[in-house]
Amino acid sequence: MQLFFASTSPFARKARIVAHELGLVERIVMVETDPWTDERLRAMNPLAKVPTLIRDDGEPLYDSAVICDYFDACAGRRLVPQDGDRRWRALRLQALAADACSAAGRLFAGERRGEPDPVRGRLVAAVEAAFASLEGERLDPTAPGFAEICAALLPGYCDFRWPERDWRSGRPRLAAFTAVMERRPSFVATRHCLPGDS
Ligand SMILES: N[C@@H](CCC(=O)N[C@@H](CS)C(=O)NCC(=O)O)C(=O)O
Repeated sequence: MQLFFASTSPFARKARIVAHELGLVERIVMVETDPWTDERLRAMNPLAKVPTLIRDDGEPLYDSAVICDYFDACAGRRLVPQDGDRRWRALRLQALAADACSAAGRLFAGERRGEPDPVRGRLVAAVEAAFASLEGERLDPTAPGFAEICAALLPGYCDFRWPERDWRSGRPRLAAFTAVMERRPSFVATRHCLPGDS
């Protein structure tokens, strides 16, 4: 399998972390790319986004949640609970983290361009409320599954994009949880960095 990723992407990081946690890394060729300039991506994924997976039979897969589900099926050991409330909670936290990271990414892109985003207030509100919601979740970092991996993505992405901003203030539970998660080998191996800085 080939996984096209960018080291700045929280969506790609999710897929890479899951691959590490499931012991699949040896079976995957990791291809670092820039989705904004790599025209090969569009032929595999019409959206030209990372992550994009090319399976061993040549079939492409996207997006990150689908790739994680595929990795789960390949490994035969499920990080995503298959039934009960734990499943719906994991899928909800996946959705929360994905859209909050998307809002954070759009905010960062607007700041970098120096152009105020017309919906900036709404994006900030979404990120802030996502942090508040994660602080209220019962998150156990000792035996993490898909829910915990997803919950740790937004804090990790904000630390990368805005290292000077203190999201930890007033969020002691999420701060403690994130500190433990970021020490896991899968998180260390996939830490965000700028292209070429790894
Ligand atoms: N829903 C997608 C989102 C992926 C995504 O937005 N990736 C960004 C990088 S963080 C990307 O490739 N952007 C390039 C573009 O939008 O053209 C997923 O979960 O995989």
